[in-house]
Amino acid sequence: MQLTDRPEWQDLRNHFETVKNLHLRDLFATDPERGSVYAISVTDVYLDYSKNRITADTLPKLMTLARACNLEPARDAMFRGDKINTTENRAVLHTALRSSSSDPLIVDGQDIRPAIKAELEKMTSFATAVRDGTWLGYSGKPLKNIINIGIGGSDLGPVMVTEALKAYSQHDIHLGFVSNIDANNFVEATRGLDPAETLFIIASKTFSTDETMTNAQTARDWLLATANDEAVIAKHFVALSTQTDKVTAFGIDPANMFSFWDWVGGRYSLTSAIGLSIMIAIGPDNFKELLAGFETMDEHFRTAPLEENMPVIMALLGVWYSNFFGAETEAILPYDQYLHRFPAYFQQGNMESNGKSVTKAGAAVNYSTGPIVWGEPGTNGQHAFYQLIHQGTHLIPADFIGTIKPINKLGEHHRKLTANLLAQTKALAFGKTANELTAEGVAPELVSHKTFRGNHPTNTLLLSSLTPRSLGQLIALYEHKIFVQGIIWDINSFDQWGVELGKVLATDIYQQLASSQAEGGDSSTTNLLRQFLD
Ligand code: G6Q
Repeated sequence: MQLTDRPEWQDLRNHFETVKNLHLRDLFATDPERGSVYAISVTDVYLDYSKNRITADTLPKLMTLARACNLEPARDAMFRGDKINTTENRAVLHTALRSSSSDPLIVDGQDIRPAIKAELEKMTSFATAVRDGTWLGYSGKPLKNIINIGIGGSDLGPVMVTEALKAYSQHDIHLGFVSNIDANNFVEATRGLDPAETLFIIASKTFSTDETMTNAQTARDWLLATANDEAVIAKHFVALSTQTDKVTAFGIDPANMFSFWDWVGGRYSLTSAIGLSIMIAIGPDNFKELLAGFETMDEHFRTAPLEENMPVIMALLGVWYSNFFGAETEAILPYDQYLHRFPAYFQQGNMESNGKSVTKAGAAVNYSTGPIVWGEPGTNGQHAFYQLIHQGTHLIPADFIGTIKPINKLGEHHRKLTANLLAQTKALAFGKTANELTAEGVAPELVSHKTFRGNHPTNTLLLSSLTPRSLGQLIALYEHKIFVQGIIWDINSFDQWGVELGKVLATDIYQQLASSQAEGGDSSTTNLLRQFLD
């Protein structure tokens, strides 16, 4: 049955008509306890969702819809290892990477737990050797520059987490990332580095992604230009991949390869071998803490009743705004500079997972699916784009993420940062009326310009402090939110066919450029090719 034909959907439509004009000012006025009633915590993460445009009836109705969409069996199927990524015939088991359970988990007739454990141990020995300086480069020097070459899911997670956990990282290790096929990226990431002290981590699930392979080849040439001996590759290159043959063909010793499996999606892979750069930066103990944090949220998601389930609540609120209020975007606004890449990470997480317009059965949907996700850290965003959220014409639900205890205690910074977070969510919810402005003596001609209509929904997420453990919980929270929404929208959140066409066309166009031809197949592409070739 099409989602919009479900009686539960129709019921929500009717309910929306009764809620759409209610103002958060009135909802708070009529329920003085609202701020503590609409709140939930899971270990280190506290969620206040009281500033959402919901009444006591809204979430129960959304929960009924979720049950009608078989959310609970779908969740069980994912954790059990069913091949829920149907278009690629794959299981979706990133949760197994951080599970401490030793109960067999069978994929294609094999228990996957021992291999996960073995890989983690292999990563641990290698990361320890790099960190303590016993892994030596060709000239006998320890490797203090670590460059991860990867893109998309093989880049964004390590970048985001190593930035988030910078305070936990070993400071004499320099970490760099090369993702873009643009030479500028490679040149700047390696500028001034001594090849004799540089380790390249080639991170690619398929080991065939053009950007990564091109950068890896350039890295090889860069190293050999100084080292002049193919044998040094073994000391300066490691691979993170599922493809042993391709890694070997590139010249990397399989002994220096860290494996993962086809049931780990790229954008869900940071707790697999793809996290090697993270482990080198923060150390194996902190990496295990990160995994433990993930597991806490995984277990909460797997076992908590829907009504008390944080990822489910956040997901359903997202559905409420996307599908009933017609919101097209969602902002993620971390009030912690260390989380500055968190919005970008979940931009991919959301948009690649739920940017789909056909159902699992291949039928066109007649409702909105994944929203446009974006964001920047507060308070920078306040001086940039918050104007539009406050007074523009779009409805933009936003998640504000703060930390209660700061990592760097410096003067009044943290109190001021927190004050800004709380002030913004308050201003967005309650606004400022024309009457209030007039009473304050604002000139009549300025009243409409200075009015804040408010009623902008926000979630406030507070971490007790930013630690590997709390970060793991936060990431898993958003991962499972995406999963829940995919189930409601009846789409496959785990494939990404939409990235393919551009890749194929780029190969053709590259041939044109390489052979100095300008046959673009359409007049715009042909003309643009001429601009380059002339
Ligand atoms: C993520 C996507 C995508 C992928 C990159 C890199 O879910 O599949 O972002 O991670 O295209 O792919 P490789 O790791 O195979 O190089």
